[in-house]
Amino acid sequence: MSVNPKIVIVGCGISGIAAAQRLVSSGFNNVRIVEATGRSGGRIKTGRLGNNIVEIGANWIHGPSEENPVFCLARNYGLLDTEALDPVNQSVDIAGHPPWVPNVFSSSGQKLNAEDIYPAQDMFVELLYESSEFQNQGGEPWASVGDFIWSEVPKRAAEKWKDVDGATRSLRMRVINNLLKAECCVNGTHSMDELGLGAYGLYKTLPGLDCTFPSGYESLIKKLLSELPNGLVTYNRPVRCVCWNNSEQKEKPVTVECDDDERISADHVIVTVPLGYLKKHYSTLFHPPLPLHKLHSIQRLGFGTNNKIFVEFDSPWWDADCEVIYLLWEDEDALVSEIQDVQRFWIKKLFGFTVLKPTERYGHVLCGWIAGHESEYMETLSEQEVTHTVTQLIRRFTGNPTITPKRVLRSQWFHEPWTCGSYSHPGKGCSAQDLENMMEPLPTKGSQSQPLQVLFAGEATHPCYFSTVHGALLSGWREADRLIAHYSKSKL
Ligand SMILES: Cc1cc2nc3c(=O)[nH]c(=O)nc-3n(C[C@H](O)[C@H](O)[C@H](O)COP(=O)(O)OP(=O)(O)OC[C@H]3O[C@@H](n4cnc5c(N)ncnc54)[C@H](O)[C@@H]3O)c2cc1C
Ligand SMILES: *[C@@H]1O[C@H](CO)[C@@H](O)[C@H](O)[C@H]1NC(C)=O
Ligand SMILES: *[C@@H]1O[C@H](CO)[C@@H](O)[C@H](O)[C@H]1NC(C)=O
Ligand SMILES: CC(=O)N[C@H]1CO[C@H](CO)[C@@H](O)[C@@H]1O
Repeated sequence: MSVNPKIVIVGCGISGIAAAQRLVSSGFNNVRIVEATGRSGGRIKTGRLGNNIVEIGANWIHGPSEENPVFCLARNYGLLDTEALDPVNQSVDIAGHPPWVPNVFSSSGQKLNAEDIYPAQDMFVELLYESSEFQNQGGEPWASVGDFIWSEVPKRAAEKWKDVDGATRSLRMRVINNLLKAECCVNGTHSMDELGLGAYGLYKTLPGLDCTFPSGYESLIKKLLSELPNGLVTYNRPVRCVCWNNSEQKEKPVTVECDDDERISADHVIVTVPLGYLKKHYSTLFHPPLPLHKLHSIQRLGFGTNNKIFVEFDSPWWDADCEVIYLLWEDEDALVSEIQDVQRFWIKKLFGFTVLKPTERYGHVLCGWIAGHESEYMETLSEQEVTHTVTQLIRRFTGNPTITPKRVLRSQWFHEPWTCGSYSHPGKGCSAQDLENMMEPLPTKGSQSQPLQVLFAGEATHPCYFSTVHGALLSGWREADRLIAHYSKSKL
């Protein structure tokens, strides 16, 4: 390479690592990653609960099949088990809805028949599917996915379930309320009312039965990092400001200012900080400020909280084949829009638990899921308080006052200062243009200044795989490719 531009990558999550890896393997050797924390991986974070590994952040490869680059990397590094490598499993198209075997409990302490939830589940899946169709219909008859569901459920229930008795109908409404809570976790949002209806169909699923990393998601990060030159990553170095559009002739176009006052001059900076961090710090992170259209997209896109509460037991209180446990509150037999008195009743937002499988690997560990403001409040409580509340919850729903968890561990993504939440979703009024704006480099087209000074990668910049690891990875490669293409053109 005749020129050797200096490229600084802000953030050492999967998108930053992916960008570095592609640049380095294309011959760029003046590349550096600057990371705020003392670790790499960002929202890929493998922790421990006793002897078990647990995923504090990302857990699954969503849609593990040939088109999924995370799957292909993991397979090539030998990180997956035989079940994930089974081509039949890779061709199963679940369209985002894993076919989990449920156990269902109610707040009166009864275990319900799993078949009893299917009619409500079918209606819910149908409504979600219809929500994703509005994108191509050029109109949004309701402002949000929640509004659409709220207006349709009573109508369809009156029509389809007109012959069922009141008790059964109440049960089905409890199931819908529960599935709404679960969907908030999937989408990383406080409420389905915050999801734009017109943008709901932007997210694309890939075929394949979601799989996990037997030795932890961080094993992928370790493999990728091992291919980068030593010392490429600087840890514990938060970036305070990306000062771009420098005018002095001799200076490089961008200066990256760090919290310890280090100033790094660069030709290009790839910013991969989470959308939650951007929303909070955009005004100080860029100088000159971001153009308005970019800022508006940062504001319109949503970034919500989804947390996990891992609970370990000496022995299971669920069926051997059970994969998910749903908790139905007796008093939620009409549509619940908002949990009243979050401080007392935050636990009602927890839709239930998934069972960590296989049991031989994990023992008897459940993962509870809770999204939104209730989840953010949970983060402020002590581990003992969370343990107490979860224990009471399980005793109540099982009707068994002796069940006692062995260990509890929860995530706290909202209060993680360099993340400020879990992942992104298209908010009300969002369109594909907002994701285009997110990934648009600075300066914007038509400027006379040095091109490609600041580039943007990360989960929230992928047009259809936002909120995922594969979306983040692809966005890092995309921005590396943008620079590679720029230099191969300018050489001609
Ligand atoms: C609870 C949870 C569960 C999830 N489950 C899944 C799943 O099952 N499957 C899936 O595909 N995805 C899942 N995700 C999403 C997935 O983890 C993310 O989409 C992906 O890891 C994001 O990668 P990234 O590189 O865009 O961002 P990050 O991993 O967040 O990396 C950004 C990095 O920037 C650093 N940073 C921030 N500010 C600064 C600064 N000022 N200076 C320097 N560095 C800074 C941060 O410390 C961080 O290391 C989950 C996420 C969460 C939170
Ligand atoms: C960047 O610098 C150029 C030339 O100095 C100037 O014309 C332009 O307005 C600047 N752009 C911004 C966003 O400050
Ligand atoms: C929410 O998640 C579902 C996958 O279950 C997806 O189809 C949908 O597009 C997502 N919506 C948003 C707004 O992220
Ligand atoms: C749903 C499905 O097809 N699952 C299969 C995944 O692969 C394993 C074998 O490796 C099968 O046992 C499962 O039935």
